[in-house]
Amino acid sequence: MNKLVDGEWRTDAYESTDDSGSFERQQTTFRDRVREGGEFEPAAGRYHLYVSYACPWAHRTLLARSLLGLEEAISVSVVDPYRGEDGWQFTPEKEGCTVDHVHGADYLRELYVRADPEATCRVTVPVLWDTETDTVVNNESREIMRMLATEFGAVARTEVDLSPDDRREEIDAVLDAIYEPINNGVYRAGFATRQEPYDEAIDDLFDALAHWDEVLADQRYLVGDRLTEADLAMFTTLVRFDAVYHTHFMCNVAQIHEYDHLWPYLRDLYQTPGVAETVNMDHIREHYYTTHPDVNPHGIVARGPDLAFDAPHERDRLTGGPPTALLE
Ligand SMILES: N[C@@H](CCC(=O)N[C@@H](CS)C(=O)NCC(=O)O)C(=O)O
Repeated sequence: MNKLVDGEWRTDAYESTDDSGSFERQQTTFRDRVREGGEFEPAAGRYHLYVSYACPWAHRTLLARSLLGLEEAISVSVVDPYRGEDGWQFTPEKEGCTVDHVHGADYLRELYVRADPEATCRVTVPVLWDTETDTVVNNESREIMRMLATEFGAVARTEVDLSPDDRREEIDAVLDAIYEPINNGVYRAGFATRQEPYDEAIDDLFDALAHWDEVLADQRYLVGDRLTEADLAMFTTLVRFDAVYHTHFMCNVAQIHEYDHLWPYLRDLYQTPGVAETVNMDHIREHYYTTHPDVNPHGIVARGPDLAFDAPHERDRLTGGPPTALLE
């Protein structure tokens, strides 16, 4: 695995799987915050997001930006879905990818070094970049999603509130509850190098999916009748599941389209205005199947299944509805 060590790109720097064969996610390092009265004040045109359409963590921030109507306020650069020896790369000639709109860099790692010439960390997406002080504000998706949801109200073009004050505690509890077994669980299963941690990850994952399937029998969204950050975090794992995690990460006990409630819930979210345009299944498939040679040495991209995300979901019968009234 590759990372920066004292600002130098190293291709032999660390193992993401520890001696026990369990996958361990490394800590991120840029944890500043956009907030009124702070060093990073909310403003239109000041911040930039670096994302990959393939990445479920980056996808959270793209979803928040889209649902909140922040497309004009916060610009975006999209990296190549294939991540090779040199890490995330800008390849504008490729469908769906862009240049680095801020600095014209070739690789995302150049921006990490620009922000911290001595950086020792993985080079990950998403990144929230401040064009005024020319640095990384934050590269932790949950925190970026929260900042977009709570600090950019003045420049948002919709009335959507993904993080209402009176639901915040519940949202955080659900985000915590789904992280380890579901969001990270698919990676724990896919990157395990021994049977036991794989089995543990699979048990946790499918127990959690069964639990939330039941919860969603009676309520439209994860915290009740409102679409919140928690749904964005769930969505980005579910939408990749049948095409990628089921096969590539061996999460093959069941597929999402076999669940009575998770599957209509996934379609409901997909059909919420602002969501479908953030989903790029070609980038998702290409990234996973070609980027992890340990898991899939020949890089063959598995083809199926072709999922009907647009099929009717009939979840309107439950209370609550999509909150996306555009402010014209
Ligand atoms: N905790 C981070 C994780 C981000 C992350 O792991 N992103 C992956 C892509 S899915 C990445 O950029 N990996 C590059 C690497 O590990 O070298 C977040 O939620 O933002």
